[in-house]
Order: sequence, then C-alpha cells, then structure tokens
Amino acid sequence: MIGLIFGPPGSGKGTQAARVEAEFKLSHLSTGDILRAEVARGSEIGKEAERIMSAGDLMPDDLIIRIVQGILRDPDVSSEVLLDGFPRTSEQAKALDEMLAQEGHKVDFVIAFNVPEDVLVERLLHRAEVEGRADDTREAITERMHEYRALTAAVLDHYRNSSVRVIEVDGVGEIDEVFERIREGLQAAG
Ligand code: B4P
Repeated sequence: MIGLIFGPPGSGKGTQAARVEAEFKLSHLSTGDILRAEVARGSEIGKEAERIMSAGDLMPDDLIIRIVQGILRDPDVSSEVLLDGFPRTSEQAKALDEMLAQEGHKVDFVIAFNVPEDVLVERLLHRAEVEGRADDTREAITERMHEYRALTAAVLDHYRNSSVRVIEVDGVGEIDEVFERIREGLQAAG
C-alpha cells in the first residue's frame, strides 16, 4: 500500500502523517524531515538544502528523486509507505510512478488538504515563534506559497486524471477533527 499526503506548506501534512502512520500501520517517509536531518548532520546535501529551504525554494528534482528512490529500493523498508512532501513537482510524480511500476507497485491513494492561504500563513508564523524553523520567515513563506502554486498544485491534477483515489480533506479545524475526516475518507475508500 502506497499513500501520499499532499497539500500546501503548513496544511498539516507532517502533523497528520504521524497519526495516519500509527493508525493505519504505514511507514511515514517525509522528504522535509530527511532534508532537515541532512542539514543537522552538516553533509554536502545538507549545506545545499539549508540554503535552498531557508529561501523557501524547492530542492532540485534529480536530487530528491535519487533520495526517495534509494529509500524505496531498500529491501528493509516496508512496502506499506505514506509519502509526505513527495512528489512536489510533475517531474517527481512521473519519476515516482516509474519507480513504483518497476517494483510492481502504484500509488493507491492521495490524501489532499484544502486550507485557505491566510490560515496557512498564520500557522507557519506561529510555528516560527515556537520552533524557529529557518523556512518559516515571512519572506520564505511567501516564496513557498508561490512555489506551491507554480509547481506543486499540478501534482494533484496528475493523480486526479489517473485512477488513483484522491481523498479531499478540509484541513481547517482542530487536529483531532481533521484526523477524523481522514479516517472516514480512508475507510470509505476501503
Ligand atoms: P516540509 O517539511 O514538507 O514542510 P511543510 O510543507 O511546511 O510542512 P507540513 O504541511 O507538513 O506542515 P505541518 O504539518 O508541519 O518541506 C519543507 C521544505 O523542504 C520545502 O519548502 C522544500 O524546500 C523542501 N522539500 C521537501 N520535500 C521536497 C521535494 N519533494 N522537492 C523539493 N523540495 C522539497 O504543519 C505546519 C504547522 O501547522 C505546525 O506548526 C502544526 O503544528 C500546525 N498545524 C497543523 N495542523 C493544524 C491544525 N489543524 N490547526 C492548527 N494548526 C495546525
């Protein structure tokens, strides 16, 4: 089972993915978390990621695709996976379809959040106060929203136009309430 959790920055992907992982026994794989771990390690990828992420831009497709491919090919990684933050461009979505097809798999469902931009900005500015993430500055948030509209939103059309089940979820409300909507959507989808 391969699921995606999809939405604009701050829509609750990471927050809800942790709950979906626990309840539906899927391994949570977040490209944002992987990149932040590289930054913390001070690796070459981390140095590049630090610069790109703090500007609110997306990392190069080929680099992200290589990272995800390496993880999904690892025989120790479960084939029950919830991808969070990947794919973020049409190029990444095509690469994911190809790498899964090679292993006889496909994307089974997409959880897609709808959250108005003013709510997203408010959440991210609040997180900036609590966690101090380098990409939660007002300038970087504006750029991340721009990147989402310009490059990432089309990924949802890619899946809407295929046979993949897209579960649209209203992402506004209490975290438990949003999770209930996801649970209902996943159960209704079987
Ligand atoms: P991510 O780590 O994916 O960051 P995100 O989009 O901000 O996170 P998310 O939507 O998960 O928000 P969260 O649940 O934390 O990516 C960061 C950066 O990494 C990207 O900008 C890019 O540079 C790079 N990157 C990652 N993947 C890439 C790829 N595939 N290709 C290229 N570059 C890539 O929620 C946000 C806040 O809202 C939290 O503080 C949370 O507590 C709060 N919140 C959540 N749900 C709430 C609710 N219902 N009500 C109130 N607050 C809520």
